[in-house]
Amino acid sequence: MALRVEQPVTMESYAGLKPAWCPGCGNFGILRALNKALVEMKVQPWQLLMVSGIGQAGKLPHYSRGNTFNSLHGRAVPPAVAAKIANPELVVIVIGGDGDGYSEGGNHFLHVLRRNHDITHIVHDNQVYALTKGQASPTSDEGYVSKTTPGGALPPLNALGVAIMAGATFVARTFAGDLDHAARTIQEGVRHRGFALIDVLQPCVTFNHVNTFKWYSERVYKLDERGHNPQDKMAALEVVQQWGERIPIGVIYREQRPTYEDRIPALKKGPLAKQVIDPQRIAPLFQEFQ
Ligand SMILES: Cc1ncc(C[n+]2csc(CCOP(=O)(O)OP(=O)(O)O)c2C)c(N)n1
Ligand SMILES: [Mg+2]
Repeated sequence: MALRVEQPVTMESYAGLKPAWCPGCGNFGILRALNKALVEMKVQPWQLLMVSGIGQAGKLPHYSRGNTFNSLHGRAVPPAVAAKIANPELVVIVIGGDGDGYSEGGNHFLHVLRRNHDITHIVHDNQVYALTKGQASPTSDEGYVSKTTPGGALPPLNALGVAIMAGATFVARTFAGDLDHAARTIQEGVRHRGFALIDVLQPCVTFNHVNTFKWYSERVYKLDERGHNPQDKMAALEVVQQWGERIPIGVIYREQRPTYEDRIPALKKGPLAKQVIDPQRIAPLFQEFQ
């Protein structure tokens, strides 16, 4: 029997490669907040699976520790849900950008919301395609000028509004410039049983000179201080329409529903990954393909 000697989980447990992000990038705050949340929840790196797509955000798993799967651009969700079905004991976190999640991966995003897989999706929302050098993304502010939008970007996608209407059971926004808030929000998302979307306002210091640390800091306010009830769907839909002078952060919407994994009869006996495979039963299946 394998003997696993558990070490206490510390920030050092999650120290990965040296990040190649620009100095001052908002991604550093998200990386730190995620690690802080995992340490506070005492999640060991071997209990974690981070699945990312492509982009600056998608590099995060390289700079942390745990099981990782670096998928294609916009395609992090399918391997993440597959892994969660195979082993529901894993803490599964999808990590990607606004382009990755809301644009290239838009179809997966739309449909994963209502299925309520017990995974967390962290979107590094810098309102720009950073890795490919600053094109407008689905969340760029209207009028945002970039090489692809010389006349200014069109009105943005209200991704959090879409998430609530498409059946997400946990929708939150936080800010990369507020470590404690971001770590707390990530913890709440991971602890939530079901699909948790966490949109993180992430300044891009190189390409987005509009939505800067200062710009966000002057606008964000915490919902919990204002008595918002996240179980009130209509109130949540009001909240997601606030943008501009005042930008709400915190848990916007939350409901309890059975998860996708709860509905799979084969998982009642425990994780597939730990069930004993009877070769006699699968032999006829293999023979079909010979
Ligand atoms: C299928 C596919 N389409 C396009 C690209 C090019 N591409 C790579 S990253 C990216 C956008 C990244 O933006 P975002 O997801 O917001 O991440 P960020 O770099 O801003 O963190 C694009 C268009 C790609 N690699 N694969
Ligand atoms: Mg981006």
